[in-house]
Amino acid sequence: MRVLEYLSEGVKHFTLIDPDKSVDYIKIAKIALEAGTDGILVGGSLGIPSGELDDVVKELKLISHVPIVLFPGTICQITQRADAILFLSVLNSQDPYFIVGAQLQGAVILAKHYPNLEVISTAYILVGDGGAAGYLSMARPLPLKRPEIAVAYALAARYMGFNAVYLEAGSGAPEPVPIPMVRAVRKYLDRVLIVGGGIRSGAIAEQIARERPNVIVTGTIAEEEPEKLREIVRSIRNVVKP
Ligand code: 1GP
Repeated sequence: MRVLEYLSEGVKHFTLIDPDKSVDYIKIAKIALEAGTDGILVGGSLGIPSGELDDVVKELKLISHVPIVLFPGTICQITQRADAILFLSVLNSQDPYFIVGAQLQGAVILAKHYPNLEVISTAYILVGDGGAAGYLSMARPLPLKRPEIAVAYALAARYMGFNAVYLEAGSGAPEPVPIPMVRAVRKYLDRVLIVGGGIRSGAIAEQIARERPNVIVTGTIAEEEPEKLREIVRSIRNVVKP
């Protein structure tokens, strides 16, 4: 099954592993897999050299039965060993480089060197705090109380033909993407919807899951309070029984 198809079914939990931040990524991946995570995103805003990324994904593949999807912060973060790559465009960046500049560089690299890697075009929309990703990509993050702006971006993404929309509060954000915003976007978006950033409890994950996004991403919690990961995955499963 293609990864996009896999993401389209139900509400899944993905664990973000940022090898630049965490030296103990194998330990974190093992905890996440035991907790029942449905997939692993590998990436981060600052990035690591592609050779090192290759080794990270190789190691993760040895212990993992779930898809491993690249979540690149720079055009260097590509490896054939992954199952797919989120081909991100930061729709609310103020710098065209992050909307289409990096993409045209990355597209050539993908086509020439990684023709078999599944590419999932993803409109990346920074919300609220925006975190390091928002800062580094020169985004103008959406106000938390303006779901209609998120809907407008999501509709633009849909009409522009993106496979997925990622509503991102930023890794370690003080507040996750607000529920009314997830609800409003879900109502209009018939594509894969990914939500992440600042999700730290089962209760919040459950509230978000009730709005039926396709993927809920957590990263920081696996590093700081790994025991909470089980609770988060269980809460999502409670809403959407497999
Ligand atoms: C970042 O949405 C993810 O892209 C994860 O955020 O680290 O806050 O869980 P957290």
